[in-house]
Amino acid sequence: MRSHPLDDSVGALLRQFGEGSKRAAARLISLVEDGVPEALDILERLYPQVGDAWRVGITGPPGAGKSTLVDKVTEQLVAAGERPGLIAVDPTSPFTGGALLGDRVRLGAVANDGRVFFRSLATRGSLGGLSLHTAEVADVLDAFGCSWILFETVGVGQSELDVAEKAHTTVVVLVPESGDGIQAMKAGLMEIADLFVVNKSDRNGADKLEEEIRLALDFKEWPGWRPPVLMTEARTGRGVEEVLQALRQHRSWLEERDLLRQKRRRAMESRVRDLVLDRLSHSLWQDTGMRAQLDAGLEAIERGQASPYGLARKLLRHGRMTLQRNHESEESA
Ligand SMILES: Nc1nc2c(ncn2[C@@H]2O[C@H](COP(=O)(O)OP(=O)(O)OP(=O)(O)O)[C@@H](O)[C@H]2O)c(=O)[nH]1
Ligand SMILES: [Mg+2]
Repeated sequence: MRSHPLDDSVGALLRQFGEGSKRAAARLISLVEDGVPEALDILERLYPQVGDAWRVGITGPPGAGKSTLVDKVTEQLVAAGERPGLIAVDPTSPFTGGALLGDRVRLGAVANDGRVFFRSLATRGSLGGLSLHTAEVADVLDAFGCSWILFETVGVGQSELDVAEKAHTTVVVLVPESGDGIQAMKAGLMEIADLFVVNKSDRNGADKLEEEIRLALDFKEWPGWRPPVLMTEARTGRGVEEVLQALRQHRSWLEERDLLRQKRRRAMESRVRDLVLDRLSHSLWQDTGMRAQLDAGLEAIERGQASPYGLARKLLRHGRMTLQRNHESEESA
């Protein structure tokens, strides 16, 4: 895609952003999130300032206390002079500055702290699209000067794997009720967790869950980083200091080795692949010829005169020509 000069209003936003305006940052995030045509240009402009934020993904079942934990970790980060940025990836779990909503905790004191930036992302389209925007929004926050970025995402499958791929440290939060220990192993959380947190340690069964996780960890060889298992009571803040300590330890551990570079490289690869795929499929399905061929092909399949494989092949052929044509018309523009 060709880069276009940004229009005046976006230019002004970028200037205000550079001067530290939170409002401008919020507007830019919305543009990125909406995937407006200028989004890539905006992100490219900001990219030189991106780089230093430590990105932490926090995942776990609904109601495990993720937001409460994020709130408390954020308080400690602010006290340590950091500038945290918070992103709630799942729409059921928005970060708002408001009071309690139902049973769910919203951000407490940190919501009013000028040094904290929080943002909830709506789910749109595919999970892949969701995580793509998550990483982009994190870039905006990073460029804005956030030193830590915490993403909260409900652990329900692919979404947390996607987010883990884009985080430096992944925290899996589990709770005594609902036999999470066993589920965690099934869902492959073992593979993505850098740190396990057993929250609601005031509840019965917390010790048992902690033990279960430790036992499961014992089954694996850990030549490198072995995920610690920490107990917290996020509501009162008990154990939260240790969580932050473990996050810092994991960070130093990665930084002291070549692993961070490798991790960054993998994350970058997955992002660039996502971007290309996103743009490609967008421009392909914009093409009326593609859609017409798809419709005609589907009808032929219904009549028993074609197969999905043949149709896919035909569309790929047509798609290649479409891309070639688009490319040529861009070149001559
Ligand atoms: N007993 C107990 N309750 C807690 C603790 N931490 C959080 N809670 C409560 O658990 C409920 C859910 O907390 P949240 O922080 O919203 O949990 P969440 O994982 O962000 O929830 P979703 O985003 O909706 O998936 C709230 O009522 C909290 O007050 C804890 O350590 N002990
Ligand atoms: Mg939440």
